[in-house]
Parts: sequence; C-alpha cells; structure tokens
Amino acid sequence: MIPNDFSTDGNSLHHNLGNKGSVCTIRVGSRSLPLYPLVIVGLGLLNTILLLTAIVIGIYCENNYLPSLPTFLSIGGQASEVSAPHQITVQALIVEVKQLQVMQTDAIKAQEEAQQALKKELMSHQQLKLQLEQNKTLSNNIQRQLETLHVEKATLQSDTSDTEGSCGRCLPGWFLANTTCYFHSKSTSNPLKNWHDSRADCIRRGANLTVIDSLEEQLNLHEALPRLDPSIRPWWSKPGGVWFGLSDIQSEGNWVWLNNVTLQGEGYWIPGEPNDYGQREDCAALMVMKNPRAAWFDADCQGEKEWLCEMEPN
Ligand SMILES: *[C@@H]1O[C@H](CO)[C@@H](O)[C@H](O)[C@H]1NC(C)=O
Ligand SMILES: *[C@@H]1O[C@H](CO)[C@@H](O)[C@H](O)[C@H]1NC(C)=O
Ligand SMILES: *[C@@H]1O[C@H](CO)[C@@H](O)[C@H](O)[C@H]1NC(C)=O
Ligand SMILES: *[C@@H]1O[C@H](CO)[C@@H](O)[C@H](O)[C@H]1NC(C)=O
Ligand SMILES: [Ca+2]
Repeated sequence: MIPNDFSTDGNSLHHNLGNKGSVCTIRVGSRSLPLYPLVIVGLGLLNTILLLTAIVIGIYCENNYLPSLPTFLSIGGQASEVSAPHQITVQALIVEVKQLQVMQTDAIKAQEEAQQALKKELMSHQQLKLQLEQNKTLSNNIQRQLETLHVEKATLQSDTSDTEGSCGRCLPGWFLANTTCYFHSKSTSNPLKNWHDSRADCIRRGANLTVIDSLEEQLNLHEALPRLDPSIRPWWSKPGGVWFGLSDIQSEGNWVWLNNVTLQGEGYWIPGEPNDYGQREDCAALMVMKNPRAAWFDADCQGEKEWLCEMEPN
C-alpha cells in the first residue's frame, strides 16, 4: 500500500512540475527566470521543515508505541486501530517530503537548463558582435582602398596628360598636338636646312614635312610652336620661318601638298604672300604671327630654315 501511494503521487507531482519547468525553460531570458532561486530556496526550507517535523513525529510515535509494543502484539486488531491516525500522518508527511524533493530536483534541473540556454544565447550574441566588428573593419578597409584607388586614378590621369604632351605617344623630342606628333628642328640643336634637305630629314625620321590639312591643325601648330621655341625669328629676318610640306615646284602658282593634294581654299598666307619674289620662291614656310590665319609665306627652296615634320602617333 505504502510503496504504491509513493509512486503514484510522486509521479503525478513530478509531471506537473516537469511541465512547469519546461514552460519556464522555453522563456529563457524573460523576467521570470530570476524567480527560480527563490522558489528553490523556499522549497528547500519547506522540505527541511517537513523533514524535521516528520523526524520529530516519527521519534514521538516510536517513543509512544515502543512501550505499548507488547500490547500491540498481544491485542493485535485493537493496536492497529489506535496506531492508524499517527501512521497515516507520518506516511503522508514522508510522501510530501519526497514529492517536495522531486519538485526541488526538477526546479534545479530547469534552472540549469535555463542557465545553459542563456549561456548559449550569450555566446551566439558575442559571436555576432565579433562578426559585425569584423565586417565593419572589412568595410572600412575597403572604403580606404577605394579612396586610395581614386587618388591613384587621379594621379595616373594627370600623369597621362603630362606624358601625352611629350613622350607618351610621340618619340622623344617630338610633341603631340591633338592627334598628331610633330618634330620641330630648333636652330640651336639642328643646323638649318633647305626645303629639300628638310624633307629628306623628315623621311629619315620616318615622317614627312607637315601637311596642314585643316584650320584646326593650323591653329594647334600656331599655339604649340611659340611655347616650344619662343625665339622663332620674325619671318622677314633671314633666315626666318619654318619649312612645311607645301610647294608650287611642279607648276608656278599651283600649291600642292607633299601628298600630291592641291591646296584647297585660300590657305593661311600672310597678306601679300605668296608673291614668288624674284621668281624663285616655290616653297612654303610658316611663321608664328599674331593672326594664325595669316602665317604662311613663300621663299626660295634653297634658303636654309628650321623645319617641321609630322607623324601619326604610335
Ligand atoms: C558579415 O558579412 C558577411 C558576408 O560579407 C555576412 O554574410 C554576414 O551576415 C555579416 N555579418 C554581420 C553581423 O553583419
Ligand atoms: C583633333 O583631331 C580630330 C581628328 O583629326 C579633328 O576632328 C578635331 O577637329 C581636332 N580637334 C582639334 C581641337 O584640333
Ligand atoms: C609621308 O607621306 C606619304 C605620302 O603622303 C605617306 O604615304 C606616308 O604615310 C607619310 N609618312 C608618314 C610617316 O606619315
Ligand atoms: C606625287 O606626284 C609626283 C609626280 O606626279 C610623284 O613622283 C610622287 O610619287 C607622288 N607622291 C605621292 C605621295 O603620291
Ligand atoms: Ca597635317
């Protein structure tokens, strides 16, 4: 009878508390969690009180009934009737103590589980924090790299525009104007040459005397030449001007470019030019005048001057 009572009541209570415990475990990190220690302490105290009570009653009962044991043995049925209320009380108390012990164990288990879950949460939270920091650092690094690249790009762009002006796409000693490379023989570093020798020199350099195909080219050259050599002599001084690839050697007054294309339009002659002065001026030279549209004159092809070669860029 007694063991049966123990197991049934104990189980039912265990189930109840188990459910309660699992409910609390699910709500990890909620406000209800800090109540556990109080509950456990309360249960522990109650447990102890009940245990003490049970012991006291037990001792009391034993003392009470030990002397009357012979009576109990001799009388039999009568003794059982007398002892029954006390025995039931003790048994009930023992059962209750056991139930409380089970409850306490369950509560401790639930608390441990909750603590473990909390620890796990904290760990994953910390990991996330770490990852976030790493990502921040990474994105900062990328941002810095991007800025460095922007600076490098700007530097390269300015470098490119610098080299384009000199040796980037043209040979050393040549200069780029718009899309063409030019060589200007400066009187200081090159002896002056007549038109034919100038032409030969350009060919030797893998180029030609300059053919001015458009107003843009004329303007570009006019702008570039003074910057390269501000000391270009006035056209009337001897020997002045710069040979380029235009002549009327084949037929007087019929100005033809080196590529056998006849001069289209008026050209950019200085007023009064070409005048075939002395009837021996069949080659064209250019000057850097105030007006870039009035910069050419004809001169004796045997006269020695600077010259201007042109070549497509690499
Ligand atoms: C960090 O970056 C990775 C990929 O770049 C991403 O999958 C992850 O969610 C990020 N973590 C945080 C905390 O932002
Ligand atoms: C540059 O050259 C191109 C092609 O030769 C020409 O179309 C353009 O007008 C030129 N621009 C200047 C500013 O000279
Ligand atoms: C020189 O001129 C000729 C004739 O116009 C042409 O065929 C040749 O390609 C030119 N050379 C250069 C380097 O421009
Ligand atoms: C130009 O014409 C002359 C004579 O007609 C010829 O000798 C020369 O080869 C031609 N040049 C070009 C580049 O076509
Ligand atoms: Ca040209």
